[in-house]
Amino acid sequence: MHPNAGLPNEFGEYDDTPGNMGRVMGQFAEAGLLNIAGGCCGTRPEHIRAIAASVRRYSPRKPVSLPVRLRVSGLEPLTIGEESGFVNVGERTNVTGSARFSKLVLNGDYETAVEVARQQVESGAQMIDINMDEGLLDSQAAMTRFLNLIATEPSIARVPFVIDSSKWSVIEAGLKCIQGKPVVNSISLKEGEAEFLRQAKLCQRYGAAVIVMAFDEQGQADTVERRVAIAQRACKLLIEQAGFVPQDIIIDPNIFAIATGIDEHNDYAVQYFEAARQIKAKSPRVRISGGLSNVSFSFRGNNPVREAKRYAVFLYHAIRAGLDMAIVNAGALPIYDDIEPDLLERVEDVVLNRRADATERLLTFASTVKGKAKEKPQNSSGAPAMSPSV
Ligand code: THG
Repeated sequence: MHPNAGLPNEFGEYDDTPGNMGRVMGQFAEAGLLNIAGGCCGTRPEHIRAIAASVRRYSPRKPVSLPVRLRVSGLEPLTIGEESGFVNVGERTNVTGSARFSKLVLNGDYETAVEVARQQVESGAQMIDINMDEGLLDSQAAMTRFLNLIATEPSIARVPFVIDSSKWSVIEAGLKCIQGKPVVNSISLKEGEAEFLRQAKLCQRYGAAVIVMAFDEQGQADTVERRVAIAQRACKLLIEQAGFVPQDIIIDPNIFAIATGIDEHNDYAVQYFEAARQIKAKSPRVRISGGLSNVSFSFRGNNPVREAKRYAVFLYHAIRAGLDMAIVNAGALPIYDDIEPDLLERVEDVVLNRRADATERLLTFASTVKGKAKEKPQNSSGAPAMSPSV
């Protein structure tokens, strides 16, 4: 600590006396807060002598060694690890994930768009995911404008930001606006090692943690083996060649839609859980993430309350498998233990792929309870739900 001799007076001079500075600095030293003591504007040799005399008898601060954790920050720090429990990331500030947010941004109503971010934080989002990937937008400009706006709102900017884009240029535009330590969402091996490392090194320079999607030159990983192998390969490159520490790496092993009516999709949740478990076992310091609403259940939108319950069931099992954080509709998730036993059993049959007729039975059940037959499976989309980030 090397302070001025007080604040400048109206003549730009410094009035604090050697006696007073020595006394104050002595108090800091006694409290064990000082690493180095000195002076700055307005301090003269007499001040330094007085400071030296009063701090001499105390030892310098002993740095506390903090446990190794993923530590990110907005205006406030957020530690993600053993003590924090599961961390939820607000998903609604996403033009591809919310029709409402998309409309606001496209119409230039940034004032209301900012309120979407605030609502996510007020609903309990501990970080917010921001995505401006929309064909009709200048995504780079939109990302910059939105981040600059929310940076000046302490009730939003207190949480760390997750910058979500499939375009590196948009992510980098975002990184330039961030105060604190953000999360980049995402990088992957899709375009090979050279591009992966180029982006990773820039993340490192901007001081960001990074989400790596389980995606490589062959495409999106949809088996346990490929998810785990890609995670291992990415971690090795990040640590050995891009200067990353393991705790700043977040792996996203791809959450895909289940109960789509296509048999191969029935095991997607189980495979996601198993991949998370194996990645954690091999790299205990690495964090696991995912986009929860991708799981979709293919009854999208028909009954938001029941859909949210299904998400809660998926989440419950994912967290037990090692999920540390997920992009969710903050505040809209029911609690697993509150779900009616009959519904829970049927949803778990689907999520855990426990019986061949699980989807059918869940649908039948849904149609027999109130709000009759509102939900129909949408079998039309055979492709796994693609993350907009990959
Ligand atoms: N992994 C990572 N990042 C991601 C994803 C992921 N980012 C984007 C996405 N996936 C997570 N975010 C969302 C946000 C919304 C929805 C799904 C995923 C969603 N929205 C409603 C829908 O499409 O039916 C829209 C509802 C509305 O318009 O209000 O489901 O996997 N790293």
